[in-house]
Amino acid sequence: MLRFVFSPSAVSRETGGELGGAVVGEPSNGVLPAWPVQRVFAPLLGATSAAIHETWLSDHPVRAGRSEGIGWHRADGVLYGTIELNEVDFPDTPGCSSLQAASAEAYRRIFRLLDEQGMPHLWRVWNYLGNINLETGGLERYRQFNIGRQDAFLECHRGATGNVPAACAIGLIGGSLNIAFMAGATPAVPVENPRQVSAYNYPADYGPRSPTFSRAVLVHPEGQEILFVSGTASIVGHQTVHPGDVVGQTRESMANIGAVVGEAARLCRSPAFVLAELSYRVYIRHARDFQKVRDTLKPLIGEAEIVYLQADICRHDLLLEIEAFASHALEN
Ligand code: 3EB
Repeated sequence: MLRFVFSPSAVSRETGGELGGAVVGEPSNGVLPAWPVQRVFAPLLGATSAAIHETWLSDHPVRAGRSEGIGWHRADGVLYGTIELNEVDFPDTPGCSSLQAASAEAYRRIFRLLDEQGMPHLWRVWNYLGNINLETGGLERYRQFNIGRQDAFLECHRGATGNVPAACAIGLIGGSLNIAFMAGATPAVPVENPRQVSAYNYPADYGPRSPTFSRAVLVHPEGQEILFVSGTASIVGHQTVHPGDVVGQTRESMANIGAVVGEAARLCRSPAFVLAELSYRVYIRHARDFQKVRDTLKPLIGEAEIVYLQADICRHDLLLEIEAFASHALEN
């Protein structure tokens, strides 16, 4: 059984069974926990603490390791890892930017680790990079990342459509290419959104290579079903809708999450997931939009757990992106 806990304290105390997690918010000079922690340093909005620690816990024995710069923990058929690569360590060449090279390398290392560990199925990936909308060498950095990511999927014989993980790809200020992932011994069940073109089928208008992710996945640690909804934005078909209208984009994003959750209901083994039971992370491009977003979401998701942060979204015309997850126990 995997559990997820939020803790507002500066340092989260070890209770045993930590698989890994994230610290979201202000950079702290406090000591980070010993388990793999993704540092998501971005301003929290509307929070009462400077940072939040989010931790996945297992009630099975945990094994720890390090491999090619990936710190990982595994327990009972689930593996969580983090990797940060410094782009300047990768040469910038005419055919391949530093970011593209770093992205491909990060994913190659992840796939090597998963194969070695007998946990071949990549379930969920959290991707963060600096200056995500900046164009260098004639191509936006998010699009450079997409080339490197897809190259690694293909090189490692994983295919770049259909059976791909849930993900988010978000811009943070400064820093390295910063990736966390959860993988497992059992395959994920991919879930697509009937209102949207699958991201891996986006036309070339959005970059030379399509993004490699599913709209959501259902995954099955022992005795459990977890729904991971990927970063979800105001996109219908493949086009951004409601440009410049943050309330419209918030409603459309939630309509998309509703559609994905509806699709998941056809594929899940447990009772259908509902919007009010999901935990949400909401990325808002402009901090000034926070109250409008919060007021718009309130009637749509009730008392659900939500963490808001200010960050860049991977298309310049997107004002926010929302990701979510929930877990059900499976009865035998
Ligand atoms: C979109 O739907 C919005 O590249 O991994 C959302 C989730 C988005 C994941 C990714 C991108 C990614 O295209 C952007």
